[in-house]
Amino acid sequence: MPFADLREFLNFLDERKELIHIERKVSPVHEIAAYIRKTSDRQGPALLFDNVAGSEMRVAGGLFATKRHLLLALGASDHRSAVEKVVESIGSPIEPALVSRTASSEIVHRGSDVDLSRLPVVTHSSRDAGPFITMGLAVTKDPETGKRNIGLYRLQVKGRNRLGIMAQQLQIQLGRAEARGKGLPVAIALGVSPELLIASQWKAPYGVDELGLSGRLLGRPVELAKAVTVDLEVPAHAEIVIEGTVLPGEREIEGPFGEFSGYYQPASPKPVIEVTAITHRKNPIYLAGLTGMPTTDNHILKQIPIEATYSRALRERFPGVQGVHFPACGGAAYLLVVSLKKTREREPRNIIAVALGMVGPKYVVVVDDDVDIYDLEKVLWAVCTRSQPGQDTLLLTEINGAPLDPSAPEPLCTGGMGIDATLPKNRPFPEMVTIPGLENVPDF
Ligand SMILES: Cc1cc2nc3c(=O)[nH]c(=O)nc-3n(C[C@H](O)[C@H](O)[C@H](O)COP(=O)(O)O)c2cc1C
Ligand SMILES: [Mn+2]
Repeated sequence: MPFADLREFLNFLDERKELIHIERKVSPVHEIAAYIRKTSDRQGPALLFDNVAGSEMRVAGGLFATKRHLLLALGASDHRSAVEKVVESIGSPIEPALVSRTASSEIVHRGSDVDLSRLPVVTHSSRDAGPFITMGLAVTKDPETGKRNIGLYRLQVKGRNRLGIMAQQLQIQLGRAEARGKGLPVAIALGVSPELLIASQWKAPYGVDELGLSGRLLGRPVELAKAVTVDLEVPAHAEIVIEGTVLPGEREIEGPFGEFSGYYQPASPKPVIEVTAITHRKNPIYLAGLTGMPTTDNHILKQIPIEATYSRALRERFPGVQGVHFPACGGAAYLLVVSLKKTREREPRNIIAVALGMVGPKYVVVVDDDVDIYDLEKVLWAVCTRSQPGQDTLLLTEINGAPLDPSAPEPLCTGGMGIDATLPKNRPFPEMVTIPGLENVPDF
């Protein structure tokens, strides 16, 4: 179901009793995060904080405290069909369109009028260096090709007009800008519709604009409006937009921050954004999102788009791949489960090699398609009963892996392990236990 903006999605959740209003006054320092933690732990409702200490703005949070909300956002009945919807949508993008009317710049603050402290940016975990924006959709363009990119990257508030940014991919764009002695213009859209947030998590090839996927999920082009101080276009329906430039040649300590692995990532030097404008709607809603010990907004939002990414890539080479699962317990990053209708012996080992080669998971488990990949108990049953550690495992050392793995010997370095937990095709295997007439037992 398409949502024109964040408010429409919040109202939709409200009508379904999937959102509750928190009327009492709450602090953006730890308290809002604690509420989101609590609703995430019980897969509860999204939260709308009506009264936030120190800010005029309301705060929405826990939008993706449960997978239910993500499925509602995608109009999908279950996990598998949600992934398939994203897979199909990736194949038929609808490019964005430029409009002149914009809700996101009803109010404009620029120059000395810029003050990030007016935003109720949330401080999450106990050792975090300060408040971090976690659900800001960063829009940038490659300085050489002009191709747009969107992504969610954490932003540490460092002053009235200063943000630290931690972004893997931005390194390419920023490097190209710096090579020309320039900064990288950036616009951060806060409080956008779920279709944009979901599309931002697709691992699109470099140079492909994820807004095309957003458009397909919406069923119409995403409307973009000109930013006011940088040469970029921003989603016109955003609640708030922060504009600025990633400064060339500047690195400043950023972090620590409690990350999606469930551990703190220590402080280190990272790029800095100088903010040139903050625009917003009248009475904007600030969107907070939790990152930390699984399961949080971060994991739920990432999971289905990353599964769509791997599903497409693996199926291209191995048509027997039925589906893939990146469980939240693996950070929706480090552990991949693949469902396979096996055509020949050893095929799982090739799949494992390709999946590890894609730079992401460090554990890959391949199971037959009679095993429910979303039920980890059944996946581990298959591992325990259909694989032998000596014959059915594959081990690689020192390859590149997903970021922020606390056990990594050095950043982005990992080992890779695969388990072929499929039944052998070339020799008999004991028959599985079943009870006849199970389907005839009436409900009780
Ligand atoms: C809530 C949330 C926070 C995220 N924070 C970061 C971050 O701080 N840095 C980062 O590189 N990726 C972060 N990600 C993951 C990226 O947004 C994701 O990998 C995205 O696909 C990157 O797009 P890109 O490949 O176009 O850069 C976050 C994801 C979510 C859901
Ligand atoms: Mn991208």
